[in-house]
Amino acid sequence: MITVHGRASSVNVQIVMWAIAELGLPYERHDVSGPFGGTDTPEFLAMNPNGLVPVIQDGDLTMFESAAIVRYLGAKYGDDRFWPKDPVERAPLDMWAEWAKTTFATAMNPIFMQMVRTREADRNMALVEMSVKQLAKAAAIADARIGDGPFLFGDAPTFADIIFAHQLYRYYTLPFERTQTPNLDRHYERLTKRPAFAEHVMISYESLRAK
Ligand SMILES: N[C@@H](CCC(=O)N[C@@H](CS)C(=O)NCC(=O)O)C(=O)O
Repeated sequence: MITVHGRASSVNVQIVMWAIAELGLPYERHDVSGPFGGTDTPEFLAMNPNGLVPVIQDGDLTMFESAAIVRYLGAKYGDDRFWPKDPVERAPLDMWAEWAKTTFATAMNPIFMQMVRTREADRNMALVEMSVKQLAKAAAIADARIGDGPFLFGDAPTFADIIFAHQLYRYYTLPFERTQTPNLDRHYERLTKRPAFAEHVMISYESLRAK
C-alpha cells in the first residue's frame, strides 16, 4: 500500500496519483498542504524538509519530488512499456519527460500562478504574455511529437506521458490564447475519456483562486 501525502488540487500530487492509477496500485491519500495545513510539523518536515507536497511512503521508502516519484513507481511497478528496462530504450522517454518538466511546465507555471493564485489587480501581465509565447513554442513541439499518437511513444501511456500530460487540464482550461495544435487537442480529448486522468487530473482549481 502506497501512502501519498498531499491535497488532490495540487498539480504535483496529480502527476503521482495519475501514475498510481495507471499502474493500478493500492494507495491511501492524506489531505495535507494548502487549506489542510500539516506541512510545517516536525513529522512532515522530516519527510520533506521543503514542506511541500507530494510525499510518498512505500514500505521503508519515503520520498518527495513528484517526477522522481513517478520514475520510482515506473521502475518498481511498471511493465516494460511503461518503464523500459533497457536504458537505451528508456532514454528517449526520459528526454521527453525532462523536457516536459523543464520546458512545458516551466512555461505553464507562471500563467497558472498569475491567472489563478494572484488577484486580478496584482497580476504581472507582462510575465503572462512572455510565458504564453514560450508555451506556444513548447505546445507546437509537443503537437509535432504526438502526431497521431495516441501517446508520446505509441499505443500505451508511459511514465513520459504522465510527466508531460498531467499539465494538460490546466493548459486547456486556463483563459489564455493557445496556439493551434490539432494533434495535441486530440490527445487531450482522448485523455479526458481515460478514467485515471479524469479522476486524478481533471480537478477544479477554483479553491486555489486568490480572493
Ligand atoms: N518540485 C516539487 C514541487 C512541489 C510543490 O511545489 N508543491 C506545492 C503544491 S503543487 C506545495 O506543496 N505548495 C504548498 C502548499 O500547497 O501548501 C515537486 O515536483 O514535487
